[in-house]
Amino acid sequence: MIIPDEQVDTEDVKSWKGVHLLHFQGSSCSQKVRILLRERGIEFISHEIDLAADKHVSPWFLGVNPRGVVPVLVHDGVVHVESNDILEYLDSNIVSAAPSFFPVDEAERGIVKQSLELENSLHMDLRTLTMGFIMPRRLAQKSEKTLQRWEDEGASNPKRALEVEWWRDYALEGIPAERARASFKAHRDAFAILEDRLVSSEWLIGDRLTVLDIAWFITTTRLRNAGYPLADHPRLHVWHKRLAHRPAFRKETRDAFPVRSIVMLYQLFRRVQGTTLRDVMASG
Ligand SMILES: N[C@@H](CCC(=O)N[C@@H](CS)C(=O)NCC(=O)O)C(=O)O
Repeated sequence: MIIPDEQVDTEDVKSWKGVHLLHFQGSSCSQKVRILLRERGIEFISHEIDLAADKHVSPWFLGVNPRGVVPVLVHDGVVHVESNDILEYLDSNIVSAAPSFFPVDEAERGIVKQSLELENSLHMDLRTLTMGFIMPRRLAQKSEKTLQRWEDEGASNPKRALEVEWWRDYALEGIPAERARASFKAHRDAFAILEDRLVSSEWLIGDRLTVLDIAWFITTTRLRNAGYPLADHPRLHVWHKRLAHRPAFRKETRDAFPVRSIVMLYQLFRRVQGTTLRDVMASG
């Protein structure tokens, strides 16, 4: 999806030449895009938007993407948002020595579209499990001042209100067990579909790595990190372990220090408390 020029208030990006990615290391949607860029060997100029420091709520960033989320691709001054749209755009518009990561066959392209829509529809569930079981709320929650800024700055955008509402609920009540269970079940249903897809191939579609493997690798990695028992889907588990050996996949999903240590300590604390994702599922 392109942000129309007249909605881009941050004028400097309009003169950027080449491929620029505005992203954050720990953002699942950014990870997807970076893996495709690396796998296709596409050179890009990286602009880190530190979500933990609320840089996405700055007037500068909201002037680029009024929704206030990453990733954002700026290609020759044109602003693209929505990670799955960015994947498709990069695949068909940027020349690279690597083959396309989308299938050629029309029927297979239809399956890819449907599956990416499912993946995108689970994004808030993914956030629920991330913020519920990976990140300590005290560190992740946003202040009312930040949320107010997010609400008020930049060109009007219908999705921005939903983002702010999500974070406001989280600041008020964290992740209630009922919501965690619903998000777990939504993912379990999606993983059952993926498990079926792996009956006849080692890839999610066709006989080679595609954008579908990239997108769902990010989801499965995040869920596993939240404590989801991936081994409940044996083929998906093996597929995940195989992909995790690829350098681009490993590099782009690794938490940097000190986040890794904080997450490990927090998960230990949750185990001692008996409030891990498995505990919450078992008590429902
Ligand atoms: N559907 C969008 C979702 C983008 C999105 O929610 N990005 C997250 C990171 S994965 C973000 O920027 N969140 C900022 C925040 O929630 O504070 C996409 O696929 O690009």
